[in-house]
Amino acid sequence: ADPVLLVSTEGAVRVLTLNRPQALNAFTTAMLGQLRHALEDAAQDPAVRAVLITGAGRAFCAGQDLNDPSIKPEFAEPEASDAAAHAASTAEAAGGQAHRRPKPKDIGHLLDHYYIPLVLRLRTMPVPTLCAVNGVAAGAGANFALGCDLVIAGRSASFIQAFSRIGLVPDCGGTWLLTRLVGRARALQLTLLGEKLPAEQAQQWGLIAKCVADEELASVAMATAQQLAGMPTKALMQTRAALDDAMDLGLEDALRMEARLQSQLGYAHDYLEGAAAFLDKRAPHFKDR
Ligand code: T3D
Repeated sequence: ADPVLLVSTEGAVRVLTLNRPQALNAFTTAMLGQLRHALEDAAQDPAVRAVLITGAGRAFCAGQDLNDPSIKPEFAEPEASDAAAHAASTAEAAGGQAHRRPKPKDIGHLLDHYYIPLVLRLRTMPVPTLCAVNGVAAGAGANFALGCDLVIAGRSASFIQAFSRIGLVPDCGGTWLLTRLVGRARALQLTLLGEKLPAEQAQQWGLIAKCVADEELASVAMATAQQLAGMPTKALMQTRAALDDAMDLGLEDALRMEARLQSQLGYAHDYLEGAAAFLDKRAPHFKDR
């Protein structure tokens, strides 16, 4: 069988490609596990300075694979009394399945065992992450993409908070991310209606960084990832953490946090190198991670 996650490296950029194109790269437990391990591996590898994530085929990711046995709905056979009542019902006449008995399912365990560790790993990566959204990103696929530091989408891509369509709440960090990214009104619009948001509008709303022509997506994403890889990684990652923390701080606390981080970075190689390179009118060579 084809690997469900392709892993490659270009220079200091680790590229992870979701690879189940026949199912629009829907997440299986195998894929979620491999993705987490691949992120862990990139985090541990000092040669990796940026991670680029994309999907194979026409989609980025259709979210949780709804065929996964642990989440796929199952129905008990109707009992005789049910069947008699059912036969007389209009639902039967319409070919309906109104009286099939759903078996209770604990679908939350996938979140505990797969999604939560994955999202936490993504959001605390020691190197910048970039998602190249090459087609539809739905459900957990959308929110995983939006969890990356930068999101660049092809013009034909779209984002769907598909959860409400199947009776679920947004997960994979969606509740936390969407309100922060686009505010409550638009977060509610996206999550309640579950409508498709085209990439161009996502960019106009500030949900993603860039929307580019489909044929340029791969090259723009790789060039941006290489740009990030050449930058002062530690300062970038402190910036991410500071922006996240600042959401919950008052101005004075944010100012003090900035001062604390700046003091620490002032002793680091990359500041000394960056400032010296500027004064010497040469390109800096950053190495802190
Ligand atoms: O706690 C928990 O464990 C729950 C966790 C939940 C996290 C979630 O992500 S919930 C949301 C799950 N995702 C969805 O509900 C989206 C389902 N997919 C769609 O709505 C549509 O496929 C799309 C809008 C994404 C794309 O539509 P379209 O028309 O471009 O493609 P399609 O024809 O619907 O799909 C193509 C194939 O991919 C098709 O298979 P087939 O018929 O060619 O054999 C379709 O069944 C398959 N596919 C698409 N999405 C999924 C999927 N197979 C399994 N799971 C999917 N999520």
